[in-house]
Amino acid sequence: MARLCLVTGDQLSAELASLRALDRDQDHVLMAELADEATYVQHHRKKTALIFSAMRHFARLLEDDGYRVFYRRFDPSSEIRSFTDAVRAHLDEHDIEEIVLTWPGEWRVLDMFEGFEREFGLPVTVLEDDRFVSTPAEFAEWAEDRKTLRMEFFYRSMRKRTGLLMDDGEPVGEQWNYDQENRRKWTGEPEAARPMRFTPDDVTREVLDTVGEHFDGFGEIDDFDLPVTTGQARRALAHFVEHALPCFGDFQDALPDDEDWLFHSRLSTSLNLGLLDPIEVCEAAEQAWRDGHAPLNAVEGFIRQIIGWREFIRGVYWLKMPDYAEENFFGVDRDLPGWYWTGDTEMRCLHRAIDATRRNAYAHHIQRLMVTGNFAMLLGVEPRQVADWYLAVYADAYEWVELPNVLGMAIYADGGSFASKPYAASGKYIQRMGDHCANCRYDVGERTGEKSCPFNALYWDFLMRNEDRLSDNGRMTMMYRNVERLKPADKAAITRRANWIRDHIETL
Ligand code: FAD
Ligand code: DLZ
Ligand code: SF4
Repeated sequence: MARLCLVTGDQLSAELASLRALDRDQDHVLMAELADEATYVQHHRKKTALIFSAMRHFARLLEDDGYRVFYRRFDPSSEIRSFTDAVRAHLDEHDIEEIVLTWPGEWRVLDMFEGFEREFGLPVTVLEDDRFVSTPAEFAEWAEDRKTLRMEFFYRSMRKRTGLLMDDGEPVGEQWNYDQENRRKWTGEPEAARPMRFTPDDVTREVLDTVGEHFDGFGEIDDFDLPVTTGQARRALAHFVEHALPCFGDFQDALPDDEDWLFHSRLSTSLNLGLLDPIEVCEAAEQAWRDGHAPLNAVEGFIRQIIGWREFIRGVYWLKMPDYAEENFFGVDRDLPGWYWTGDTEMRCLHRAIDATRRNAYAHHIQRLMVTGNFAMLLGVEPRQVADWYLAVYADAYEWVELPNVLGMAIYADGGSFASKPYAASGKYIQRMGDHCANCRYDVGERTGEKSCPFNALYWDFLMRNEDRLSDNGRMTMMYRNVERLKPADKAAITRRANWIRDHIETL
């Protein structure tokens, strides 16, 4: 009898643990485009198209490699809507003795997988997803006796384990982290390096027609140009290393008004789908440094994002779920402004970040953190609504990576399980890192006037409202010293302006 391996849309790696466990001659691989997965949040249409196209390409590759693949295309009228339905339908038609799975990217899906044994009366094996450097159990062990979880220490252990940027057990350049060199504002030089674009082939065009016809959700679908196979993703990686990596570090935090990508890699979709292996990506970056093509601050910064932040964030997710999704440290409950879905706001920084998101299903890290994230925190939007927005709108979004970035990093809804303080900032930060403010109808230099930048009053009001929760935090001392210096009349004016902003939020 055969075994059945269900491969989800973000498990598109030829070396996936569950695929390695199969006997290609007799075992079955099941892949399915499913209504429940495609609609449980209002995914950007480019994200849905990316996943369907990459899945179809991957299924073909497996068939060419001799696997017995059973593939269900999206059918809006089908009663088979979920992973459970798809497995049940397969078991109804075939003799299967065991179900073999790889650990999924969401607690919700793991819960479903763990229910299969009871549901179907068959043995179920869930294998470790060894496309990551560290496992959830290892992370839990690392975290066990620590009061606070700090990415930097975890990152160092990942450097030692992988040997990346290490010589004789020591970090190359005698320093672990070059972040302090990576905060330059970009003023147009050197020219921005755009990511490689891929023209849709027949498979992708067919998917784009399906998604265009059946999904009327968020985001533009024209101009689809993302890598959908490992071959394309490797070309995108080589292009990034050649053209963008040398400047990745210097301008990592920059917020230019008219560049969507600057020197970012746009490799997250390929990494998260499994088209690229994180170690392969880091080794390509390290080689560029060893060849003298890219400086150490750029290469170390890039590698830290992948074996540091990416691994750490996943560890936090599996350590804290399922309760993590309910975190609401500030006890806030405002609705997400409607213009998060349209970009229709005169606040230039937010307009640019959301407009890029609509067009590309992408915004770079500082836009996600310091523009859309920071604003949602200052405004006091209910965490669940913020998280659902991020999960929907970015082509690289899966809950394991989206949720801790949103709740833990951007809006501090977890009260600091790994961030040492909220990333709260006024318009001054956005002005310092880019040129949005020069193109904005609001005045970043004003705090409370009619034309004052809304970030400003909301920032001070946020500090004032949350003094009880935050003023004990040593890293907030400077900020609270500044709050103390405010005269009562200043405080009253801030509160008035913040209230006006909240009351008129949809019109800003
Ligand atoms: P680059 O800037 O070129 O960075 C290289 C790679 O490092 C990325 O491809 C990514 O794999 C990794 N990386 C960098 N920062 C992080 C991080 N904080 N967490 C995990 N991996 C990281 N990333 C996602 O992949 N999916 C998400 O849903 C997601 N949601 C986010 C939500 C918020 C509020 C914030 C602040 C960050 C989020 N990130 C997410 C992290 C980061 O913003 C994206 O990985 C990055 O913008 C993707 O673009 P890039 O490939 O050009 O990245
Ligand atoms: C995100 C997504 C979408 C839009 N569609 C599918 C799908 O039709 N079939 C599938 O197997 N996976 C899809 N996915 C990815 C899953 O939601 C993903 O596997 C879980 O979120 C776990 O990471
Ligand atoms: Fe954004 Fe304020 Fe600058 Fe306008 S003035 S771009 S709202 S930070």
